[in-house]
Amino acid sequence: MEYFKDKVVYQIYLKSFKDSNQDGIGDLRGIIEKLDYLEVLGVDYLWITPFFVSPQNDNGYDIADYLNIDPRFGTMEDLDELIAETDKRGMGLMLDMVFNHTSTHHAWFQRALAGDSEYMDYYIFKDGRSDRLPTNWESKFGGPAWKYAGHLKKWYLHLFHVEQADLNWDNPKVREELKKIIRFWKEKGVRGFRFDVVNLISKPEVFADDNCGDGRRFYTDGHRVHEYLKELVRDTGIEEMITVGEMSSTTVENCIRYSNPEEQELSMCFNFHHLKVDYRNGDKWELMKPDLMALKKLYIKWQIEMQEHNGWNALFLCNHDQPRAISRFGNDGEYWKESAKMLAVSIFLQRGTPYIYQGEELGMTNAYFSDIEQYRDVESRNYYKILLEKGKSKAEAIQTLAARSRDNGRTPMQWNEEMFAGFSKHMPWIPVPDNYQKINAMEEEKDPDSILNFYKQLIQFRKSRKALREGNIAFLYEEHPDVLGYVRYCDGNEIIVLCNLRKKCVELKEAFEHCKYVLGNYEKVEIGVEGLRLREYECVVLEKRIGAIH
Ligand code: TEU
Ligand code: CA
Repeated sequence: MEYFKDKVVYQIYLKSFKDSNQDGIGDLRGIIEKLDYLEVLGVDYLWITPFFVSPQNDNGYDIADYLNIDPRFGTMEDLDELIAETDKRGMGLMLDMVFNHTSTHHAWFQRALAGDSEYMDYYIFKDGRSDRLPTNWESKFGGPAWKYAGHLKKWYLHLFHVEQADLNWDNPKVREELKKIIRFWKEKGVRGFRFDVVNLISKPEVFADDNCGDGRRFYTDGHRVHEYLKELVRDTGIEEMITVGEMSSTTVENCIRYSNPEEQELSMCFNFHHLKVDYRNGDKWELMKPDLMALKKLYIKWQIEMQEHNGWNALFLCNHDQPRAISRFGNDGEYWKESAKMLAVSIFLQRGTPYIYQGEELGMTNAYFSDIEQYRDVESRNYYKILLEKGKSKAEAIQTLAARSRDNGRTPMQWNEEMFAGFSKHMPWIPVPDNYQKINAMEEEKDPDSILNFYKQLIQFRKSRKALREGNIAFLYEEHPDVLGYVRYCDGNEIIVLCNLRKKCVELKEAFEHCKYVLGNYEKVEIGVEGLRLREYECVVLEKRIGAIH
């Protein structure tokens, strides 16, 4: 079995996890302080968002020096200690490699700007007049994807922030530089890597206007991306490490290639299609209630097709770019506990490697900020302006951000009921949501029925059954409008998962005879008498054993 199939990954958004030196910013020593918490939770790998030297225009995803740690997050000694301490606990660190672009403050870009042609070829510069954009492509953060460097009479490409310049992967020197970075951190003792928007690295030979989109069809899963990934993995010897690629607007066909072990590219992929089911016409900034049928269909498609072709999914509902799943697909008021647990089960027991995003295990909710001044994210601030320009009122724009901003997932981790939720004694870099006195780790540690304790159970359960780690998946009730159902099976053992996605009761006719109740978010239910009734957001996990042992 591959080394990553039975693992659980925990994502740490460093800036908001734990502040050890009371400056309001999370740091590496803060993680060290909380390793016991993570060990008790039962996770195997910690993916830490970038802590490298950075001007922080995009919270560290704009890297100016890949081989050094930004002093605001700690020192190399702190990292060494963190690695040693995680090792001791049988956990591993995964670092975040942002290789599609660098900060414009990076020495390479600075040399390019100074007119050094060797370094200009590290990036994507195009000649042209200042009044004529090379193409009509749009930045993912809004506005054009090109910025003019007047003194060079050239434009440079930035698919994200203007200070995140896209690297030219077609230049072999760039690829060699990036391999050096991987080798450096691998030698330090990290155990895996997450590759930021890695399916955008291969740009087209000819740059043309996009008449029916923002340009993404020209550079997404580009023509040399598989070749470049294979080369990177082979030349750095990371085939045996856990690796995950963040795949923006990708396809199943490509994700099969990225993650099928025979291809020797990556262990698994993040895709985001299931997190767009509440975008009206695919537009993140147009609000819509989640289409739960579409969500189910996407789960089915990605699970079945990846399984058929031996691909592997990274399973997740939250990360630092997403609003909180509980506020989005669940009910963060009346059914807070029930819906948080149901959402956890719905994703966690599918075929793939589950990821927990900090605070998700506590049922942390959206931020519910009411003023633009509370937002920090560059994308949110840009889009606030764009929404106003489009004619929305301030109230509407705030309402949109409250549902869609990436800052919803970036508020400080809620550790306890003390000031600033125990994240820091100093005013945090981003405000703490009002609900921290109810929703926090300390409270939930005490409550046997808490979301936190449920996650611990769920992790242990997933690890204890071969059917969940390696088994196949088949879906039940595919056309049912309210229920997500699936079965995981292996060697005569079946795990049946039934999740009521809605705030209403649902009757299922099947009696599920010969099944044992193993897990759920309400008190235990009797199985096998007659039909099964699922209450609001109820989930039940059943087990059927036909002989063999797991
Ligand atoms: O995100 C890539 C990405 O495309 C998004 O999730 C993005 O936030 C969204 O499309 C905007 O609507 C990665 C990182 O996870 C993110 O934090 C960085 O800002 C981005 O790359 C650039 O490095
Ligand atoms: Ca700090």
